[in-house]
Amino acid sequence: MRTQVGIVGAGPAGLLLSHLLALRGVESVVVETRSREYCEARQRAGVLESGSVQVLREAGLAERLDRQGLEHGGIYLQFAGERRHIDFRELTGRTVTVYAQTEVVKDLIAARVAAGAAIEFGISDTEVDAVTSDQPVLRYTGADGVRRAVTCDAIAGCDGFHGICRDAIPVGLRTVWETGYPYAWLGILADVPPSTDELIYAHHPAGFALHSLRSPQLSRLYLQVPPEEDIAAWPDDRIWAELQRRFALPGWQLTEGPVLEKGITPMRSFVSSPMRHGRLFLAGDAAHIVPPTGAKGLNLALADVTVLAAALTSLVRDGRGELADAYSDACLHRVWRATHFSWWMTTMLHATPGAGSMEAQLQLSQLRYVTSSPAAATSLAENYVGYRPAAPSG
Ligand code: RFL
Ligand code: PHB
Repeated sequence: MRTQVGIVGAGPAGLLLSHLLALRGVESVVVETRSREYCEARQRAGVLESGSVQVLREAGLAERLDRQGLEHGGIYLQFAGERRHIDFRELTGRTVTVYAQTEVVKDLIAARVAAGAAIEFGISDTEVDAVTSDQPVLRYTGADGVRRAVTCDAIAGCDGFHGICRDAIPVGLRTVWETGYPYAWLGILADVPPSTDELIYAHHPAGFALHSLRSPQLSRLYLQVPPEEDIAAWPDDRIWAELQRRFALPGWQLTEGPVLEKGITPMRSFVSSPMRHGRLFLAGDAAHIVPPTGAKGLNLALADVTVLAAALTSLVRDGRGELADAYSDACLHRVWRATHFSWWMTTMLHATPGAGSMEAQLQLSQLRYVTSSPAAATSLAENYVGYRPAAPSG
C-alpha cells in the first residue's frame, strides 16, 4: 500500500490534519487503535478558542458547531467568598465557544467518512520505520488481524501522549521538559442544566473546582483531588457535597442532578522538542501536554495541524521543504506560551498539599490583581481566548 501522508491517531489532531490535506488535494491514511464508538464517546475538552472555531469554519466543518456551540464572552474567577467576572469581549474583542471535543471528533469523523477517506479503527501494533528516508513506512495490524505496510512520503504522529511516534525520535536528538502536579481532577458529566451562564473557576482552601457545561441541559464539573485518588472513594453524594462547599456563595444555588459519567485525570506539563525528525512530524498531545486549567490542549492540537497541513502539502505535493523545516519552531513558540499560561492558571487556583498559608495569600493577591487591574485582566483574557505569538525572526 502507498499514500502521501500516513497519520497515526484519529483524535482531533489526526482527523483535522487528514481533512485539511484532502482540501489541498493530498491523500492520507489514518490508523487508530480504538474503535470509532470509543473515539466519539471519550469525554475531554470543552472550550474552543475563536481561532479554532475559525479554522473549523473555513474547513467546512462548523455546520453543527455554529448551531450548537455556546459563545462565551468571559469567565468567572471565584475566591475568598467573591465571584468576579473577566470580560473577554470588552478586554480583547474576542470570545470562546463551548463545544465538546467529542462533538468536534464526531463532526470530523462524519466528514472524513462522507468523503470516502481511509480511516482504519481498531488497529494494533503500530510501527513507524525509515523516517529519515524519503519513503517512511507505517506498519500496523488491521482489525482483521492482517499485518500491513504503507509506504508514505511523510508520517504525522498524532497519537497522543501515550502513542509510539515520539519514541521514533532518538533520545539523543530530543529534549523533554516535564513537570507533574501534586493533584488531579475528578470530572463529572451531570444531567442538569448549568447553574451558571459562564464557566466558574473557583479557588478554595479545600481545593480548586470548575463549573463548565456541555449544553443548556448538561453540566460538566471538576474537583481538585489527590493525584492517586480512587474514584470509588467518591460516591455521587460526596462529589455534590464537595462541589457545594467549594462553589458556595450567598444568594447563588448549585443545582444537582444525576451523574452520567465520572473519572479522574492526572495533570502534567510536558514538551518534547523538536516536533520533527526526518519525515516524521509530531502534532498535538504526542508532542506536548498542558494541565487542563487553561483549556488549551485541544486548541494547541488544532493549531499544530493547521501549520502542519500547509507544511506537508508544500513538501509532498510541491517538493518544497521550507515550511516543513520551519514547522517545529513555528509551533513551539505557541506551545510554550500556552504551557506557561496553563501552569500559571493551575498554580494560581489549586491548593498545593502541605503548602500552608503563604501560598494561599500569594494566590489570593494574584486573583485580586487579575480581577481588578485592567492590564492584568487583559493578559489573562488574551491568553485564554488564544494568543498567537509572532513567528520568530531570523
Ligand atoms: P488525542 O485526542 O489523545 O488523540 C490521539 C489518538 O491516537 C490514538 N493512538 C494510536 N493510534 C494508532 N496507533 C497507536 N500506537 C496509537 N496510540 C494512540 C489514541 O487512541 C487517540 O485516539 O490527541 P490529540 O489529537 O493530539 O488531541 C489532544 C486533545 O485530546 C487534548 O489536548 C485535550 O483533550 C486536552 N483537554 C482540553 N483541551 C482544551 O483545549 N480545552 C479544554 O477544555 C480541555 N479540557 C482536556 C480537558 C483533557 C482532559 N483529559 C481527559 C486529559 C479536560 C480533560 C479532563
Ligand atoms: C471542560 O468543559 O471540560 C473544560 C472547560 C475548561 C477547562 C477545562 C475543561 O479549563
